[in-house]
Amino acid sequence: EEVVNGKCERCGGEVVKKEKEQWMLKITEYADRLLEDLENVDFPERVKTLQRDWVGKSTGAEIIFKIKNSENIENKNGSKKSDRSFLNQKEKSVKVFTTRVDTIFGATYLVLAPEHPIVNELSFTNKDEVDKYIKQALGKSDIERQENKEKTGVKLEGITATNPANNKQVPIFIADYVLTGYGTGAIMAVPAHDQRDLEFAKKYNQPIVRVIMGVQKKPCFPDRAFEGEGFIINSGEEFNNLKSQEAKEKIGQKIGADKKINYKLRDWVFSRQRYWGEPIPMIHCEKCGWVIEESLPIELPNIKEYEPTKEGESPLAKVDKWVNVKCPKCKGKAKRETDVMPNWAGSNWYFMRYCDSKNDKEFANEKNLKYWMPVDWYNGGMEHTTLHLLYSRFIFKFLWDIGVVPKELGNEPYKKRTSHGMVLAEGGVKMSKSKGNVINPDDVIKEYGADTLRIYEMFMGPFEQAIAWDTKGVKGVRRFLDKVWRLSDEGVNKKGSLELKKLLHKTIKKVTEDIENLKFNTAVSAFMEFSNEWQATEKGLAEDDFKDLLKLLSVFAPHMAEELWKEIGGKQSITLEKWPEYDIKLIKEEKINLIIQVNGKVRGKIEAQAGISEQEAKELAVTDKGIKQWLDNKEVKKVFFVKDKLINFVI
Ligand code: ANZ
Ligand code: ZN
Repeated sequence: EEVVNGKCERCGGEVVKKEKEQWMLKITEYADRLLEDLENVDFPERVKTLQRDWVGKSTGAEIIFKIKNSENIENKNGSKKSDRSFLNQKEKSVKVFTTRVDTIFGATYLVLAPEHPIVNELSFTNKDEVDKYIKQALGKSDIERQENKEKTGVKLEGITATNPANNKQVPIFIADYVLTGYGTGAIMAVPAHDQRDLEFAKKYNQPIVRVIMGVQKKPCFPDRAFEGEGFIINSGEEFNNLKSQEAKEKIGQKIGADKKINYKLRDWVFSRQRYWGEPIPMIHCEKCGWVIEESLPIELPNIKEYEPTKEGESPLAKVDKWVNVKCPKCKGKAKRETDVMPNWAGSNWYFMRYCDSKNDKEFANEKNLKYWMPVDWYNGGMEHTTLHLLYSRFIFKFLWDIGVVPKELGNEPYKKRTSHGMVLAEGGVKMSKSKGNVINPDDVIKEYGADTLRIYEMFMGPFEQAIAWDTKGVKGVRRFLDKVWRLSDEGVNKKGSLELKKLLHKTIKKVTEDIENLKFNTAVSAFMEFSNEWQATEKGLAEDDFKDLLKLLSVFAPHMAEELWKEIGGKQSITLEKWPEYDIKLIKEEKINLIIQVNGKVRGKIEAQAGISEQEAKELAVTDKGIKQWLDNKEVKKVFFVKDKLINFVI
């Protein structure tokens, strides 16, 4: 279910955020391996990039900014404040995470996430205003907060922080573009070199100090922050002119920054409060705490009501008989966990179970696993190239670590990953029920046949690309099949054309190679070209050649090919026939001798491919050593070309 305007999409109920104890899988422990092992697999580069981005490894540093108040901040009446809480603040500090220590001389303010715990400990003077801001910020989701909307924030009046690089006092803000779950939940803002900070600084009139000069020395203010690396400026003699990389080291050392690696990857919340899902095999005992249930599988009880409990627990919590069990350890009173696994938990390992699905003694027999795994080639949609792919790689590594997956297999589940493009609706938009533009395959099959649908989908475009549905294209494919059907009647005889035989062998080569490379669309084009030539020759196609054509076509148009195969006397199903092989002699290009004339006089001969075009012949001739002397510095007025025979330059 989705949340729409703070309400449940399905029932309209109010949606509230609640803290909950849930089971998590510690995928973050595997972050580095999930990155490093990408080197060993054959995935498309964009898929690897998605995996890397999701893990989001970021190398930077943590820096402490001391907070200064305020013992002697003047209050509005002009009298010195001497409140004790202010005195206690002397030692307070904020830690920020940055990937750009080299920009610290340009850090003109700090920003805390609205949830930052230190906010409660600071004594700024505009508490009401700050509380109000925090309250509305907490109502937003992380996604809303990262959207490219106008930045909002509030300044903490009466306190400042010390920039450890230059000892300047900088203001502290709370703003919701800083997230609590990442880094330290606090940043040093460098408006000259971070676009978000720049937008914020302009709105709240904060100074913008440029400290990095790009190599191209292009000015980019005032609209955009220069986010690249380069040479240091405005950072004191000691650091000016250093390159960013070097400055990170040197400035870091000077101010005592702690090197730190952060990951965007979060641990995987593995609990769901519903019925459908694999039970989490944990039991909570009053005495022993959490104990693992070892008598597996745990089966879901039959229930009548699938609604969660009032407290938001899984409906399983209502089934006393199922919940109340004996502790496996001390046999005392205990309760089963009622959360279940997410509905896609199993998609991370089911394929390993397929290796030995009847085995009720173990996960899978080692011999079978060794035989089948790792998966040679996994093709699927792009929508599964982030999370599902990452999670299943993680689970496989975990199973490898605990010895369930044989060590020899390595710890990547898929050797090769490809993905097909999405089929869009006519006009290039996403198909969706609500737009009413969904193409139903059953309808297409009824009107044009299953073979047409199948070939059309292969023919639509390059395998990886998203392509819009086009009914004209469907009709074109149907016409192609009709043509083959017709020619199978009129165009097949004992002897057949040699030319056509040659083209058939080229087609066998092309289609075979295209299939291996997932270039189904160009394979279909080759069939279409062949059918056009076939239609054009009167000599027709020899019977044996026709059989080869059918075998080739059988993986594209299985129904029609099978039917025609029977008609021509095929005994067993065409799917059991051997794949045709091309004869290298038949596909060799023929060579011809092209005569070259200049003003009608023969000046030479060159060897060329049969069938070469006028343009190609011209290029060959003018670059030929013997001919060059006749054409150099002369203006060619006209060219006569007789295909496969001669070319005559008139100068
Ligand atoms: C100063 C700075 C100067 C930054 C500069 C960037 C450019 P990645 O690469 O994604 O790790 N940041 C740190 N914690 C944050 C949080 N909780 N919420 C929002 N932003 C946060 O990005 C790291 C950079 O993102 C950090 O480096 C910090 O801004 C910001 F010219 O620090 B930077
Ligand atoms: Zn116990």
